[in-house]
Amino acid sequence: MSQPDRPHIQLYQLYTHLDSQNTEAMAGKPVLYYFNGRGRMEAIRWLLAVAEVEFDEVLLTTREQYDKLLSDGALMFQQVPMVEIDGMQLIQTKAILHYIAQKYNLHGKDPKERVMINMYAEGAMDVMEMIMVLPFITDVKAKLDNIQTKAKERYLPVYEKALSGHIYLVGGELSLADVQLFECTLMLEEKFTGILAEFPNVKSFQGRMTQIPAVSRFLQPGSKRKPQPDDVYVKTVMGVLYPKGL
Ligand SMILES: N[C@@H](CCC(=O)N[C@@H](CS)C(=O)NCC(=O)O)C(=O)O
Repeated sequence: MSQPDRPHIQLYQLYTHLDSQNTEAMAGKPVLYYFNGRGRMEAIRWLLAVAEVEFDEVLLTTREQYDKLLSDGALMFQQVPMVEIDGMQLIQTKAILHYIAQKYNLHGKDPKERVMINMYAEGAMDVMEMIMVLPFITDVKAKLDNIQTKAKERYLPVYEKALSGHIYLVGGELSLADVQLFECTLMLEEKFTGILAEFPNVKSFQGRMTQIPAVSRFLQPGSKRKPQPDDVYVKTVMGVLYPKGL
């Protein structure tokens, strides 16, 4: 009997074909859903870049794109960042970072290293979050002064001490903590030129990190690294998230 006479075989072949396509998609590149700007996604972009994982991006520019993600049930808490990876739709920045860090051996070798990595990473994230919100607030000058004081008195001294005699923050190996601290130092220098002058260990660490080929590649123009936020970015974020205003 020829195949056209046996529709169940054709259907089976079709399902097998579709399934293998699906599996390929699941094993393919992660897809990042966010705006065309740094925001909360930039730390994820950095981590993937350092892990040498190529990724695709869906850059949100319209409310319709966002509504579609919501109606598809892709955003558990109705928020981005969202990352499709390994057949999952992951949300919550830190959960995503931890998954990637664990998967690519950037999360320590035991629970004690992991908690230290998370503590250092969170400190860097505290600073980055303060800088991240600046384009969306008023009275930027007062906030900038506050960030600079906190960076110099609270955060950078911790990293300066931790990096004394150590190449990386935890366990002698590159981890999520180093990637986030590195990004944080770049953001601080963009806002406060020369801020690392009083922190030579942190400055040397930053220099060492830039020597890592994957880091150096991501710093080159044309990479998926995003520039500092501008008015277009702010307008796009507000238009997508709050089309009726705040
Ligand atoms: N804790 C969440 C916060 C995510 C978040 O606030 N995302 C913003 C964009 S950066 C958002 O989607 N806001 C819309 C809303 O909260 O309604 C995370 O870290 O991912």
